[in-house]
Amino acid sequence: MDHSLTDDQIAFFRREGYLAPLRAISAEAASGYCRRIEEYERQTGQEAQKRLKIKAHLAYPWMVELARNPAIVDAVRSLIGDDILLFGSSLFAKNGRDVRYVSWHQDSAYYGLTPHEEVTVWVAFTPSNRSNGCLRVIPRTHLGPDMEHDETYDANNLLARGQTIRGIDESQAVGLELQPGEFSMHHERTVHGSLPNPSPGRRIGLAFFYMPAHVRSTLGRRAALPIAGSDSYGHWDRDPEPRFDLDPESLAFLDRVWNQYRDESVLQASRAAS
Ligand SMILES: O=C(O)CCC(=O)C(=O)O
Repeated sequence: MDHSLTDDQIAFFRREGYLAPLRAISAEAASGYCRRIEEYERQTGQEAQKRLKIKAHLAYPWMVELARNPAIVDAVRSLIGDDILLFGSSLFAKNGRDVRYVSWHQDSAYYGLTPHEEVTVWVAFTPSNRSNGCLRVIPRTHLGPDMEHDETYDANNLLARGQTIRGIDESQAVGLELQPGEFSMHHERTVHGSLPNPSPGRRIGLAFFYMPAHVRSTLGRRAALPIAGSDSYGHWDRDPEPRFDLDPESLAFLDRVWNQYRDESVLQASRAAS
């Protein structure tokens, strides 16, 4: 079955900088993924998102399979073309009655990619709505410039540096409400964030960061996961795919990339080059 976006959906994304909701997997499959995340937390005794960041897909073959889910890939292909790489992925989980939030930010300020054609797909493993702190976007901000981010390092901010764009007009915000198994899409420059979760239940989603193969890294040679089509450009090395759950080799790679991502000098290089 072809899951390509319609012309209207493509036009909406190009104009507004986001699109939602679309369905990737059944609600049952999403609950199954949720249980796997909780199983990881039981096994390791720590919140999954503490480690499953920036290249979360290197932890589990099922995450790689989800990144290659045909409904998601067809939608992404409609926006960025046939030759698709996965730059990264991050788990975003808020507990019930969780004060943590994600401040307004643009992914383009930190990813070190050029041109800015990355598209983020956020897949809901639980309901994600206005009452539990769903993803919110500011429409049409992808058409504007890269904005200044203050690094607040607020402990309640789920972003590594608490990176925050000041002065956003919150009245413009649109909440991307999703049922389990649905996904939203937003452009790399679209300003987005999310509020705390005052509800009793958890809100969990996995974000995948897709780019066309012609996109380059402004931070030197890095790796990505081939998703669809071919890569005749050769700008990216290949991520080591996990051979089994929690494969120590691919996890060690994930940890290295995460440490690099947090490195201040790397961040400054990304800014200077973008
Ligand atoms: O899940 C959230 O609350 C924020 C997600 C986010 O910032 C992203 O997917 O880029």
